[in-house]
Formats: sequence, structure tokens, C-alpha cells
Amino acid sequence: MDGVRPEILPDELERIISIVRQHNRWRRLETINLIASENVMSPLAEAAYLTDMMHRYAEGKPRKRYYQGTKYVDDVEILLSELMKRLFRVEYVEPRAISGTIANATVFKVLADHGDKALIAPVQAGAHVSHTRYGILGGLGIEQIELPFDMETFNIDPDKAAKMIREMQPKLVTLGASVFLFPHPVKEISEAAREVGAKVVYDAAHVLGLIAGGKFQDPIREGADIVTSSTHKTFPGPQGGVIMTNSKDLYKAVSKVVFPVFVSNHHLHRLPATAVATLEMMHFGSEYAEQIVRNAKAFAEALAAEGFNVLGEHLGYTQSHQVVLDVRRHGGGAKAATLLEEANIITNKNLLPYDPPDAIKDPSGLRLGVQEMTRWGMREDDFRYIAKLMRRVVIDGEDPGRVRREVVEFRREYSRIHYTFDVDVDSLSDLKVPMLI
Ligand code: DSN
Repeated sequence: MDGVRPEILPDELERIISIVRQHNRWRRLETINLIASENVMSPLAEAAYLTDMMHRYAEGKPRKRYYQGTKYVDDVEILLSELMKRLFRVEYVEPRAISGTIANATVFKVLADHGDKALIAPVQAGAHVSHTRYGILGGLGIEQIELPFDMETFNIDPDKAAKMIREMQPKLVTLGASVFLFPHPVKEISEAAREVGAKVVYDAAHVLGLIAGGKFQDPIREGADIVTSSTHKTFPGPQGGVIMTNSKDLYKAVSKVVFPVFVSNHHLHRLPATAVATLEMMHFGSEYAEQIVRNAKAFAEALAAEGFNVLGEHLGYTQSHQVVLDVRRHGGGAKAATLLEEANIITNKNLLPYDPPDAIKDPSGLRLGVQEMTRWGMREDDFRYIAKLMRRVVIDGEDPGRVRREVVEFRREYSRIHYTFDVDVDSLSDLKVPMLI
């Protein structure tokens, strides 16, 4: 066969293109995205992402690769590490983990052996799956012991946790979570951990952008030994991971494990895009993070005023990008998330701290994040309007199709990504590959 002439495309090709077009239109232009773990890159970061680097290999560290052809990849990887060191005020950055989970895998493997103990936040209270027996921790044979959680403060109980650390003498303690409304007690836990020689790993994936903007806790300054993170939630980079520490020994150990144990190649095109996102956060991170937290608070208050059971009222609802609802009285998390999706409001059902672990398919909660819509320029009043739309669907039982039309109309107003540099991205079209075919 000589190939297919463009005017006679095979059905499957038409279908692939059509699926991607539909996805792009729906998720990019017509929906209100409230998934707390997602974000969008700026057009500038996207221009730096879709480059020839996506096709190349660069095993090893910059200037010491196992392949030729990496001199520019080396330059950009070194530059990214330097920018991140400045932004997060840390001495060592390892950017080769290709996801937050791989960052955790690397650090857990360095800190503990099969049969050792790790203390983690309970799954229902928001621990990421990689911190648990179901994920990386279990895969490495590290024993999972849950830290005490205090429903009243919606947080890890610092005194009981310190006592438990002294008694159990774990190798590591994980902090940070995927349901993450309030800063964790890093200082108290780090002090206890130091007494027994345990290391504190802070998973900053959800709040990395807030930390960059100086609007959440600063885990390294509060005593954490090492920070793991993804780079695409409140931090608006491409999907990827990073590890940061002030300990030279930990950095060296981590760098020997990330490659060759958990990555061979580290998906090189994310390096320049992550560097662009890092620069954006250096320049606009404070303003962006502040607006995120303001929007989350306004959203929580508005949802409560509309009749939702919003967790953490007595604590001011949230200090992060997240708002958490208990929707049991409206049929549970699965039903609410499905109805909202029909109205083009994208959320996820979530376990709440008092749910049994096996309620995962129909938990009590809905987790909402404001970071992506904030990047599209939405402010407090916009989130008050979204709270009304959600009430109509979930509480009033209005036809989601009717609400969907209003969502699409409303979403049209927000077509420009904020908190980025004013650069003519068309002038960067030469970054796209291939230049000649
Ligand atoms: N599971 C993702 C989240 O939604 O929090 C993080 O990997």
C-alpha cells in the first residue's frame, strides 16, 4: 500500500481527529472545570512543550548522559532546576520524576526498606493513593500505619501524631494530601520525627502553586526533610513531577534512584514547559495564589448559603484551592458528580474522613478546586454564580441540560489565560515540530 491520500481518510483517522476535537471543545471551552488536581498551561508554556524534545532520550544527569544529542536538553534541565531552587528557596531540585507518584516512589525507596514502617494520613482524610498500601508504599512492601486524624480541626492531630511517631519509630512520615483544606502540622511532626530518626516527606502536589505564591505553609522551612510534588495542579505546568530538599545526602540518594529505578527517559519536552511555568509563578504566583484562596473561600461561603453542607465552616472552610461538600442528603457523591457533569460542571466524588474506605465507589463527598477557573480569570462573583448553578442541579433537581446551556454561555466570557506573560505566541510557532516535512 502506498499510504492513504488525504482526501480519502480512513474512518478510524476521522474518528481519532473528531474525538480530540470534541474533547478540546468540551473541556476547554464549554465546561466549568472544578477538578482540584488539574490546570491548564499558558499558550507560552504549551509552545515550549510541543517541541522536538518530546522525541528524544536523555538518560542520566545533565552533561553526564548515556546518549548524544542532549546539549540543549541539558541546558534547559539545568535552567529549570536553578529557577525552581530560586522560587522555592531550596538547595537541591531533582526534576526527572515524571509524575508526583514517581517522585513519591523514588523518595519512599530511598528512605525505607521492605518491612519498614511509614506513618501516613488516613486515606479517607485525603492521603494520595501512592502513600498507601494500595499504591507505591504497598508495592515497596513498606508497612502503612495511619496517623490520628481530628474531625474537629479537619487535620492530623499533632499531639497524638507526635506520640505515635515516638512509639512506632517509623522510617518516614508522609504529610500533604489530595484532600487538603488546611496546612498540616509539619513543625510538630518534624520535631517528633527528628527525635526517632524518621524523615518527613511532604507531598505538595495539590498546593505547590500556593506555596510558590507564598500563600500556604512552607514545608521545608517548617521542618520537612523532602518535598515531592507533581507540577500541574495549583502549579500550572505540564503533567510531571519534582523532588526538592535542602539535604545534599538525600538529593544524591534520590538522584541515584529516580533513574534507573523509576524512569529511564524523563519525558524531556516537559522540562522547558515546566521552566516557563516556574518563571510565570516567579512573576505572577503571589497574585494568582492569592486569588485562588479568595475564590475558594467565596465559593465555600456561597455554596453554604445555597444550602450545601460545606465541610469546615467553623474553620473558615478552607485555606487552599479546595472546597469539600458532604452531599449525602442529595443522593451521595456519585450521583451529584454525574448530574453536574451533565450540566458541564466537572467535579469528582470523594471519600470524606468519616466514610468507610470501601465507600470509594459512592462516597459522601464532592471535592471542588478553583485553581483552573481562576487561571481563566474568574473571581469571587463568578464562583457565587457557579454555586447557584450547582444548587439548581444538585439540590433543586433542575434538568441538567437546561443548566448546561447557561454554563456554556457563561464559559464563553473566559477565553484568556491569566497570570502569564504578554507574549505573541504566534511568533513562537517555529518551536513546533517538524519545521519541514
Ligand atoms: N489523584 C489525583 C487527585 O485528583 O488528587 C492526584 O494524583
